Amino acid sequence: MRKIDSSLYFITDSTNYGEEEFLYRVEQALKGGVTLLQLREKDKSTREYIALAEKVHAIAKRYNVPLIIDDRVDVALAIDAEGVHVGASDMPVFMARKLMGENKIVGATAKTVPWAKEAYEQGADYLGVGAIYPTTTKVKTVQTSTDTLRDICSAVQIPVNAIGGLNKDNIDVLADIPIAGICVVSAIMKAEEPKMAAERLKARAQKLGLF
Ligand code: TZP
Ligand code: MG
Repeated sequence: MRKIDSSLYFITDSTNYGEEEFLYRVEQALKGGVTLLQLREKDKSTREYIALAEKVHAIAKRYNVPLIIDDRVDVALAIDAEGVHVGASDMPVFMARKLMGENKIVGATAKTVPWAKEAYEQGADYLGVGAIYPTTTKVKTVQTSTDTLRDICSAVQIPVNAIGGLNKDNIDVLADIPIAGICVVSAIMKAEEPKMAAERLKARAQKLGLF
């Protein structure tokens, strides 16, 4: 079993940042206590995705934080990342699992209970469920209610993370749902000080007894 700590799962977005600033922000977030990191790039060529992934991976390793690559099994394998995350329009979970092998992390998106069960049965290690709130991050998504989130937590025996528009001031709604963690993009990526943002989010989540 691949053990993961997804309590503070930071998903990156390099849009609007030069590479130096982007890498600095990622490192600051790691310093602030991020436990799982995802590189999420939608507009890069394969060559660019790999080059950036290698740099991010080198940083993440220094903090002992696993790196998950969004969408691209080939990029994840090429740089020997710790895992991949697949959504509805990506490779099916069972195929990603077959290619990644048993020792890598395969995460999946789920917005309904049947979809969550399917991903679980196909070998996903964790699920990202949302969007809980509207999001300003570029993504094709619909909102998922906290009731569905709760139902998904009961339906599968893998960690479930909430995602979508989450920040330190609105995660109270998750308080009595047995999630393993939260996934955030903007709350850390766009923060004035990503390290402090990560620290505050973590403190708030712990105070609420989220995980
Ligand atoms: N999937 C559902 S919502 C979302 C993804 C990738 C984006 C979350 O970004 P933010 O900025 O934390 O709302
Ligand atoms: Mg995807």
